[in-house]
Amino acid sequence: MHQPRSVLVTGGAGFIGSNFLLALVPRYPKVQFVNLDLLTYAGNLLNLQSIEDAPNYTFVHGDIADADLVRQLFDEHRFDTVVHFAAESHVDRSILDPLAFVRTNVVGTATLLEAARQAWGDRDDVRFHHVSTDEVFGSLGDTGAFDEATPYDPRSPYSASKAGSDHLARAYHHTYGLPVTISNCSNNYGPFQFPEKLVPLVIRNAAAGEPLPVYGRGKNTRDWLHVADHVDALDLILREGQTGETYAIGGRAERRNIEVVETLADLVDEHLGRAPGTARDLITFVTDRPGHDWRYAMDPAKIERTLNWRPAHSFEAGLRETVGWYLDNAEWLDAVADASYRDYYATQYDAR
Ligand code: NAD
Ligand code: TDX
Repeated sequence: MHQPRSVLVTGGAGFIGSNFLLALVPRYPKVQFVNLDLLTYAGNLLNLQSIEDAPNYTFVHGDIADADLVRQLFDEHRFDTVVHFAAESHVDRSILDPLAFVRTNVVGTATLLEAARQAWGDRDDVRFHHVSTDEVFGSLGDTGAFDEATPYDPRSPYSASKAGSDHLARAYHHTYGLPVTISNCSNNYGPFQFPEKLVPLVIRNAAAGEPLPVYGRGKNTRDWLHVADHVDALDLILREGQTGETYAIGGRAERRNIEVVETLADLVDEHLGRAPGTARDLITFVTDRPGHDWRYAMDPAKIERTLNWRPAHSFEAGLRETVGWYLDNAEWLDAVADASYRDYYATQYDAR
């Protein structure tokens, strides 16, 4: 059993990192949390307003690939735990600018691991948790599921860079004995997700009467998990997970993209009191993503069995709640979907 006292959270201003801090800072008032985030387009301190004055929370604006800064933070805060979320996380952007992904995901992760090794020596009362994705395992056909023993087969610059970071984390455990745990999670949805990702993008466009872009024929399948369930899994792994182990996390909620888009369209109409079918008329089939992985599915049997983790949200209830959150927080969507977002979005559509 590990008892965190001083925790470095990287990427805590992004989607999953902010949900993690919003849950754990109040849950563990005696634990100090330091959030190191570069505030790229994907990070926003608006996400963290409800904890920004908490006595056990500190924000540091900086880069995980800045070795001097990371070393200085380890000296100052005497971290016994690292939870590493910071990453470039969007597959489409990795196709446009792969080197940014290598820099943050590979070099940034290596920088953190090295700082932890230097600071911790052979201590075993410390933890480095690396947050990763199911995409490192490649693409499934119509049957089967990934688990902890699935061989790596990344196929996009994003997933290749995440695979590189997973390998480095594992190598630091095997070579130096660094107390590392790794989790590979399926697609998350929920509050504070940047509207380049499918769920918030479709909600935003459906509400605004803009096209709902569906890649290819919409038959690709993803396995969905509410972000709060991912956060609870991470909290369990940090305290009760075994070092050197990997945990596959997923909600056993596979859906074809077109089903997700149609459900979101109907929920937006319902929430706004519009005639059924209004938003479905906005569905637009667009050119497919290059190298688009066909299907992901996670088998979370190990974390269910060993840590007794279960997701609390069904996909249907979670999606309904999520649509309500975005429509009730339109000012958040307006604030994050700024000029740089509109430039990116315009580029995406010119390309098709
Ligand atoms: P996100 O893009 O919403 O947030 C990433 C955060 O990292 C942002 O706050 C950004 O400012 C910060 N960041 C980026 N580069 C940085 C750098 N060099 N130094 C410091 N901070 C930097 O990402 P997310 O969706 O919250 O994903 C978090 C982690 O979870 C990632 O490692 C991702 O690979 C993984 N993951 C995501 C999902 C998903 O569905 N979103 C699923 C499985 C795993
Ligand atoms: O406009 C869209 N239209 C569309 O059909 C977008 C943005 C996506 N899609 C499709 C592509 C995927 O099959 O929807 C599916 C989901 O796409 P994304 O939201 O971009 O997520 P995905 O590529 O599956 O990756 C996500 O899950 C795993 C996260 O972005 C990763 O960070 C995480 O590791």
